[in-house]
Amino acid sequence: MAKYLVTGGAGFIGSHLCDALIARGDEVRVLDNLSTGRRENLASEVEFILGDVTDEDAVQKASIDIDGCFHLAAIASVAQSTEDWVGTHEVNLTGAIRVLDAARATKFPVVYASSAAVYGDNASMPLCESDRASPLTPYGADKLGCELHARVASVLHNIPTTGMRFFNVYGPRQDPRSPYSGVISIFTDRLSRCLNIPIFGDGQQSRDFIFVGDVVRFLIAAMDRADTRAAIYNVCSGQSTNLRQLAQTLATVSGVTPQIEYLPARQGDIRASLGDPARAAKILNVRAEVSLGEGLSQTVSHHVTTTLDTSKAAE
Ligand code: NAD
Ligand code: UD2
Repeated sequence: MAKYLVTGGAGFIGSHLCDALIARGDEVRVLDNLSTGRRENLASEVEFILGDVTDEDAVQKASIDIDGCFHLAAIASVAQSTEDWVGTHEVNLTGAIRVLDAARATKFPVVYASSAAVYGDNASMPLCESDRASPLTPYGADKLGCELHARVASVLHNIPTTGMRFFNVYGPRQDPRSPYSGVISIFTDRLSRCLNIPIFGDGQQSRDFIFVGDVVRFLIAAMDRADTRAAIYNVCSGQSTNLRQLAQTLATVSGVTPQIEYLPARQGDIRASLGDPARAAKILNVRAEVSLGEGLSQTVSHHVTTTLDTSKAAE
């Protein structure tokens, strides 16, 4: 049994990680400012600290007596990073350095969220960790900055670090409310309300979707093996799905045939993004196990259940 700090633990991915850690008997502390996370996402066993990763005192306090930190807190919206360049940088990069700095005293390992956004316009298929990073957004540049500073933490201060380049993560609790929310959360929500689903462009653009439960297994495997080599891993399924196929699979699992509305392509939209999961498979012995159909089915069921609960509560 170990004690972990999960920054951003009240969010989509973080809360699933907390559930898994508690299920295996670990103690969990969360540092989160609840900017997008929700207290209700957390089990009662979690020790919750309301605070900001940019706040030195809060991070130091949250780091007392821990065996490791999963650093997931970030402003995860790419759109927000282009609007508020400096503000998001403070959270997404300075916040990460705060966490690494807090690890200097006791050398606890830090496993942190990076992103496929570091590859930017690199069109290699599939993308390997050794391929050139070429971010196109402040968000992607800051995630690459996290990787560089984590390397410095490992080399200079002997802090074990591991960077996890998440591809397109989906699953229960992903918030569909922003127009820039993950496409699966938006489609699931709109389908459940019998609304049409908007596809930007011709629907032939493709992504590497990975279920949140699989992402959690990658994170835990990385923590169990973190060392000062400052490794970086793709967190992906290695399966390419285009938007038309996604809509079709969602229709099959939900039993609702969607009305698709084709809208103009998003400016700068990446045409194809596919990761190579080989490094994580080889070194961490972890790979995505949940098929898109199974993951979508769990996502749809959860959405239906929570929507029903919310409407009952409102009655
Ligand atoms: P999320 O928004 O649900 O979770 C982020 C959490 O961080 C939230 O609980 C939020 O309240 C918290 N947070 C934000 N700013 C904070 C601050 N200054 N101090 C403390 N807490 C703060 O998003 P998510 O999808 O769960 O993302 C988790 C991590 O994974 C992020 O680092 C994100 O950049 C990364 N990521 C996600 C995806 C994806 O597909 N969801 C893809 C690539 C990378
Ligand atoms: C993802 C990440 C982003 C960053 C980026 C790196 C999410 C939510 N975002 O952006 O953080 O890491 O990858 O490349 O994971 N789409 C529609 N209709 C909609 C919404 C989206 O057609 O209503 C399309 C969109 O134009 C894109 C695809 O669906 O082609 C995926 O969009 P997304 O916003 O879920 O994710 P992405 O890959 O743009």
